[in-house]
Amino acid sequence: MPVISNSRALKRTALALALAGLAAGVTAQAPAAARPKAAPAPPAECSAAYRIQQKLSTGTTWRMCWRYHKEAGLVLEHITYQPPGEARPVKVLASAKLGQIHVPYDDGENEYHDLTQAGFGQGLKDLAPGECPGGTIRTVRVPEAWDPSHQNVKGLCTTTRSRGHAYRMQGDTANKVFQMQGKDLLVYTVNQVGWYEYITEWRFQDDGTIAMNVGATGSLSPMDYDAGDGRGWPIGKGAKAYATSHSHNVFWRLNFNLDGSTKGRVEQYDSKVSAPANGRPAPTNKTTRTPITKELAGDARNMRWWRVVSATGRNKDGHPRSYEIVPGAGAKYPGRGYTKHDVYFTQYDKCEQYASDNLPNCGAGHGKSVDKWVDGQTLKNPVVWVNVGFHHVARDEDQQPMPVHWQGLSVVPRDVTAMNPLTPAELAGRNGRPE
Ligand SMILES: [Cu+2]
Repeated sequence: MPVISNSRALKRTALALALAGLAAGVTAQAPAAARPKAAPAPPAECSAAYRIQQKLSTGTTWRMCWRYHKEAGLVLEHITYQPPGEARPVKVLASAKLGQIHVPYDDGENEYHDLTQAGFGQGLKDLAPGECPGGTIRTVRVPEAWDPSHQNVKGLCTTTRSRGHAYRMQGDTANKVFQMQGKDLLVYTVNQVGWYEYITEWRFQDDGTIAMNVGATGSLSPMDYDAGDGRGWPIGKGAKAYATSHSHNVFWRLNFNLDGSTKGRVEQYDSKVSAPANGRPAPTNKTTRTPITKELAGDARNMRWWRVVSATGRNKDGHPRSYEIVPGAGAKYPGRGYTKHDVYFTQYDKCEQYASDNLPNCGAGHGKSVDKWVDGQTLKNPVVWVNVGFHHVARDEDQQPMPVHWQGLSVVPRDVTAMNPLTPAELAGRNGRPE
């Protein structure tokens, strides 16, 4: 039976609304709770209610503003990093958010754009106190809420978490160990789309790394237990209930403003290993830098990486500050132009907001997806799009509930500080060749 993709999307929408309505009946709160309390003078970028500031116990402070978009969900802006020893916050990102969650099913019957067509932003869920351990749950006003009685959602968790070793080093004497347990600021929401619940997690580490991941949990869609053509996996008893395999292709949209300038330069690095030559005992490895001056659709490759280099700022060693893009493991889905590549660098255009199914009207002839925007423009103000896919072949363990499966990337400081930002005082002189 032919299935019109839109009808399925509408069912999902109706379900989300019904669930939202149920939740509203239980948890409706006085909207006054959402209003900001009197607070110290807010920074210029946002009022106190929309400000996240956390000094981690290891001495690093992260600051940012948050807002909530009716489709894209959580948007983080004006993100700065201030490790111990830095007199001022270092500007890192002007804006960071999801760029799309594209979900094509293996049987070709359905393809969803969860942010723009399936109600991701509207599906913001109230968080129970226990799912933000040690942290604060803020009330989020969902713009243009489909369910006006449930437009204020206790949906944004900010908390801290231990990460394990930030470093360990044996000292000069046998009983001296330099070690630090790393601490992270976590910022997350849960957004329901149909039967799925997506955790959008941002992890700000005390060493300057930002890890962004989406975790899919909730339930497999009960309407998808129909794979009859070898494109599913049986999760009922015996050869029954074949859950249709599908992909979750998650895009992030990052606009860096290192040291306050959005005019950072993009560089690609590749290393080539050659067999031993010229009497050397071992293979050699040559790393080359390629400046990316024009828009690029890039593919991850062994020993390839990219970084965004500050247009203006240098660390105390005189090296240009930069952030490296480190995509996590994934399964690239080659079915659509926009999912064919791992990273896209596009010249900033405020109309270009979603990696696929771009909603704003950018005028006739302007493409609707990120692959179309790579058209040879000079990169003066690069926007970074990262695509991390997951091919979800269901397993018995997926019910019930479905365990969270994570996908994402990190952006890692490279020469933002002249040394390890968490260097203990005793080792502060150990910069450069040891004496
Ligand atoms: Cu899935």
